[in-house]
Amino acid sequence: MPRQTVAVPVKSLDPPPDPKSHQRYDEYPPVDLYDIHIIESTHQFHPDLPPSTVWGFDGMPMGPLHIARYGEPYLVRYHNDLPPEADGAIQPFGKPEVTIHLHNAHTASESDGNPVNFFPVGEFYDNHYAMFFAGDDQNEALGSLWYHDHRFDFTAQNTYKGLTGQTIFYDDIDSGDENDPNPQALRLPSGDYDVPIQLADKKFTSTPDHALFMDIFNTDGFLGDQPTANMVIKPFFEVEPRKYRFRFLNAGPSRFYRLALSTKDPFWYIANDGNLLTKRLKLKDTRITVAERVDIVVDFSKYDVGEELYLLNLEDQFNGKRATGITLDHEDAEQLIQFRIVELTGPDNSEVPKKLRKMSKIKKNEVDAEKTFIFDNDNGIWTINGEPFDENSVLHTVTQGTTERWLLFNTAEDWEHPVHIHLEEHQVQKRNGKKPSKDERGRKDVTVLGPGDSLEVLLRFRDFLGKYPIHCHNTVHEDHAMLGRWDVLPPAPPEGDEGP
Ligand SMILES: [Cu+2]
Repeated sequence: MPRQTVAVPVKSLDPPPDPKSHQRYDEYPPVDLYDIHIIESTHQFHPDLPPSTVWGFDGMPMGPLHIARYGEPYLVRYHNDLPPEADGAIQPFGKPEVTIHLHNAHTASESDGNPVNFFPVGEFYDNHYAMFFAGDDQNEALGSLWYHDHRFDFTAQNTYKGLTGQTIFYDDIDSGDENDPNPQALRLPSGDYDVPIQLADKKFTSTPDHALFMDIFNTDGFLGDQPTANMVIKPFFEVEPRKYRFRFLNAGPSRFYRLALSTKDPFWYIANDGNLLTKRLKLKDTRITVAERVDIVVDFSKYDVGEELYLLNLEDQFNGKRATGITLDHEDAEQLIQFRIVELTGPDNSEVPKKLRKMSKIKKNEVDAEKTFIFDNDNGIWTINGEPFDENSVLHTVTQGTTERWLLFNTAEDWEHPVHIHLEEHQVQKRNGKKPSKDERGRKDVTVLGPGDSLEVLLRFRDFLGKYPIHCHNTVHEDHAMLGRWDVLPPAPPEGDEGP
């Protein structure tokens, strides 16, 4: 299994970024600049397959890994250097217009990769990441994020073709150093033992070129028949008998996973959607729907050198609408990654503390307003509150500085929707009227709505203004057009402050 290349900043950008086009740029001027070219390249998903045409950030189909620290703002310039669409030619899939969203980041609207802010071949666009804690609260730190194209109507195709990548944010507590002498530091497995893994299922044509294939006419949701981890079909990964932190990302387009070890051994579950939980959980399996992230720590020290074990997918799913709800036996489950135990190369000083990160819980009496969002399918069209996406239709406006309760309903019986809310994370209060499970009680940015489900979530709106989406992250549903716009407006000026 390949590891990501770490993105390297550049000294300057030409032309320099325009401070006026970003909120709060002067407060948080970027200390690191990145110059990323989105290009077409080829990639071999398996040694037995010929190379497929893919799109990638700097040509890499799983993108370079961005590593950022709180207090160190950065800016990424994305150049759209994809081949233009030839007149009259039919491209199998993918649209060479892009808008790049850093999923889970608390980002100004203009840098958030809004679905309609896409830019054409030959142009570039700057995204500014201010790298302060949301609400200036370190309990709100984020950890495992990902970035991807969000072009409306074509997100599924463009991400499937390779426009995805992972990002890590560190701070003093989750510092990325298992030997950190700072008593605050958690000392989770770091460096070679902190491993981002993108899960994505792919399909290939039966023609001699075995090209990467996507059925763009299937609007139920698209499933591949070849699981990949870091863009390789069923890879092996050599691990030492020690602790590893795995940052799993479900990069879609439509498959859900339930991850487990073939040994049935438990692991430590430490973060959901990149947000460290207040306390570690010991689990034997964990579900990850599209766009969710789970961070787990696996301790391989109990296995012998030469031993092999597998990461399995216990989720039963046969179409893109939803999973069946059945958890497969380990014997019937698909093997995603083979772990091969090799010699230990040094001491394992890493820890998995019982307590991880404190949570600033939103209290019920803070709530200023309530809003309902209904996810449905009307005659084959995906809707939120009865409407397919319209960029000029604002489903809801919120006032900066307020807190709201959002009620999310899935009225469609045969569908599951992993709902993603941009800008601010939400805290799940109730699922179907009951307290959510322990792994769902932290801060979330994607929460799945099963058939007929209702969710009650709380959110605060703090740091930025502008338009943001709420959408299903089954990217095929999102494109057709289960996506809605909501806006953050500034608070009204106090009375008598309106000038002459
Ligand atoms: Cu959906």
